[in-house]
Amino acid sequence: MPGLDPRFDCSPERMTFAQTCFLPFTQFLRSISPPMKDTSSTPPVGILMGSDSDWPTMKAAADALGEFGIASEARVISAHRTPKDLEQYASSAAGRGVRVIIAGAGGAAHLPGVTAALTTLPVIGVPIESKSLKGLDSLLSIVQMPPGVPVATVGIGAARNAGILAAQILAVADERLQTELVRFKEKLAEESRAKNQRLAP
Ligand code: RP5
Repeated sequence: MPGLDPRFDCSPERMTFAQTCFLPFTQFLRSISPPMKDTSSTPPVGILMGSDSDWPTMKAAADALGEFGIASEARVISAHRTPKDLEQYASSAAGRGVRVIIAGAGGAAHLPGVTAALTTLPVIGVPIESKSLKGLDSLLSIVQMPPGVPVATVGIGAARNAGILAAQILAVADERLQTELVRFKEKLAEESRAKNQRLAP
């Protein structure tokens, strides 16, 4: 074909030289494509909290994930004190390879909801037990989201459940995790049955 770069000439006469035809073509495609971002090193779960005072509660989420061999990254980011940092984190999380976000906050707890507004990733909210209202304020702030912007809310202080729920979300596309979760539930059942033995006659 006249005028065609001979490196990309896939005409029938040249098809017997498929390797010499396609290899330069794929190299050419690679040279014009933007470099693929390596997301393999990004932990699949982001754990956000409004303050470092939330960490003693939120650590249970990281610990639960660790039990299933799931890495996480923890950040103090506040919807009220550092809203721009929250926008940056939430809007870039999916692109970096984060798959689930757990967000814990106390009082007027807007962190999980605003995070959910800024990403299509599933967001799990953890109401932190507050001093004045024992976490009821946190729970209602997190759970009463408007239609279209859900936050999967766990119980007050129930960060361990948030970690387990994140593992279950990731397990949908991960057979190893599914097997681990089945074992986990069997162990829970065994522990529950064993409680019968400890009852007073
Ligand atoms: C919230 O205010 C935080 O999530 C935390 O639970 C609460 C108190 O924050 P600190 O005064 O301890 O920083 O935003």
